[in-house]
Amino acid sequence: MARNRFAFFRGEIRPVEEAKISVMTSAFNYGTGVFEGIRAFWNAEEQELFVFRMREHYARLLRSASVLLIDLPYGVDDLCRITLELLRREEFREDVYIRPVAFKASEEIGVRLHGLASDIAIFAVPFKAYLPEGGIRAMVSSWRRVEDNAIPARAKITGAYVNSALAKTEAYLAGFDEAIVLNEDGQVAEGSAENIFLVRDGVLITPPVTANILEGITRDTVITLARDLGIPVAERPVDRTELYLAEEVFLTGTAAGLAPVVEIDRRTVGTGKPGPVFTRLHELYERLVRGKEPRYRAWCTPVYSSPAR
Ligand code: PY5
Repeated sequence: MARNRFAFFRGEIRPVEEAKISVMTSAFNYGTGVFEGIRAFWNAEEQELFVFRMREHYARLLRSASVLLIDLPYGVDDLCRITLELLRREEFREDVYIRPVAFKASEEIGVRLHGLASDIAIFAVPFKAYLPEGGIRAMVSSWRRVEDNAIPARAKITGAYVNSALAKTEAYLAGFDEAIVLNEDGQVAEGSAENIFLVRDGVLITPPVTANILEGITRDTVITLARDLGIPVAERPVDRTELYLAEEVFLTGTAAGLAPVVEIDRRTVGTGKPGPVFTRLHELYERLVRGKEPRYRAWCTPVYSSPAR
């Protein structure tokens, strides 16, 4: 398998072997980092790689960083420029996943956020499917989602992914593909690494941003597409049993894309096959991320023909 050769680390693009942190690093000890997942999609006809909603991802990274008092000497424009440069150095001609991580880099004992040096690393790897294709079998997790007053889910904090990992592995060990996690109020929050959508009576429903979810960029994309297609959308609290009664359920995320859920807690969702609302949105999404839909082309940044080159 092709792999990556470079990483942006300590202010420079270097061979990935040189991009190493010490065991004493604060973020390694306490989970005090924030990260992003960004995808770039290969368009074979145009021989071009398109980064999807890169500015929005870096804007979210900087918002996450501000929650943890991680100060970076880079703005959104700088991070976009560095990412394009990194992808060009890699000469990728396939779908890739870009992972920026901003973190507390000081090498001293002490659990805190203030008065510690920060740094950012960025790498990108070839990437295909994150979840099994054709339909997900999910379970409602016995783990609850992290609360805003404990570890804010809205900030994409590395340490908070212990919560996701516990839920994901519980589901895997029980024979399912993915976990659906409730918040402390007992209402549906999201998947282990995806937002969640339901269709009931033709209305597309997703939990609100105050339900201890990550404010997903794919979630925002799907809401935008649904509105453009004339599909009614409701952002509102979702009960567990609505998962069992929905006509359709699907998950959304950068890594997962749009993934239909066909079974939850061993109950068949809808017809047990990807539903019509999902299928419409999914087909459009798969085209637009590769720059094939002029209306949404502004979301796609070309890597090789970019004017910033
Ligand atoms: N909720 C959680 C907990 C997530 O980790 C993610 C993304 C999402 C929702 C979806 O957000 P977005 O649409 O902005 O990607 N998860 C990461 C991803 O890259 C990490 C996966 C390993 O998809």
